[in-house]
Amino acid sequence: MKKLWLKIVILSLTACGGADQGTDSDSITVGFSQVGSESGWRTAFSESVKAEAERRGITLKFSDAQQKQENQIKAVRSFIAQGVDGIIIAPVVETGWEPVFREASRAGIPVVVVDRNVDLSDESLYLTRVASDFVEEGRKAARWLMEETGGDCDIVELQGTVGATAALDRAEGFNEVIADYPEATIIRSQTAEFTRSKGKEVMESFLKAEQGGANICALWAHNDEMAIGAVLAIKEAGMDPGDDMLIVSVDAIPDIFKAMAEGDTNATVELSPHMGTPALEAIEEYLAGKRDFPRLIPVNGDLFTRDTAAQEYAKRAGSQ
Ligand code: GZL
Repeated sequence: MKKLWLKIVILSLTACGGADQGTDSDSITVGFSQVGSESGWRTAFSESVKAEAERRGITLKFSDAQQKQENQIKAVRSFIAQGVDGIIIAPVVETGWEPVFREASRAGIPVVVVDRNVDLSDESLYLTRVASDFVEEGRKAARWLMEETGGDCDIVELQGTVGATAALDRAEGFNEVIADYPEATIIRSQTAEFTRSKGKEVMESFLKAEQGGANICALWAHNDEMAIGAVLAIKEAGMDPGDDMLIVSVDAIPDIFKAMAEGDTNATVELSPHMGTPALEAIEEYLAGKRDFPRLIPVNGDLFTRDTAAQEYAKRAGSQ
């Protein structure tokens, strides 16, 4: 009798939510610390992660750090305090992460790095990293430019955010290729922080410093946003971007295909914004007991040129 009474009490507690409060114990919560919204590619990447989380029934806590590392660290600490099941971080720069990654590890929360890299003394502090090969992106851009110019070209470079893996590695790959061409020289290089407005501003300074730009053979921009900003400056200087000066960049956002179709730029290397799927998959697999993950889950992209720009723009225009 006593046991029956106990069963009735337990059943009634459960029925009125006393035990699990009606929460769906299958759904998980993931914190996503995003760099910011500095580029069309970054926005597409954020939307892709949000859509994938919704498709999987995952509750996503999203934080836009406005390109400030201190905001990302605050967000990760908040996720830890809230006891999320997993954390995804797209780190704005490579250094300064060790303490907060250790805090997540001590809390037993798996962390997946997406896109740019982190410089840690102990790589086991994150589960895996989903990213493209930025060095190869730089090589692809340089190989195309050397092919187009026969290796004889004075180049100006708009670099991405100082200390960001995408900037460091794209520069490394590009420089590695042009090193084989004695007549290919980067005559000016400066960060424009991956933004359209800074791209225009820095390109204006390059043009002023290079007597209007007549001697500039090509612009190498670490992302499409800076290239598009530079196009405005080149036009205002009375030159014809894409013809008087070749322009190659990275990301393959819809707006760059529009610019190429209009003859303003020449080539872009694609960077997939769809890194949410492998990142969320890894967290779900970890929570289901998997422990053996690759250090890198690669995403790759091709180089696109003007000849397919119109149809590529038509395919992608709605997605930005
Ligand atoms: C590269 C990514 C870069 C993009 C830019 O993976 O970190 O950051 O190329 C963005 O558009 O700002």
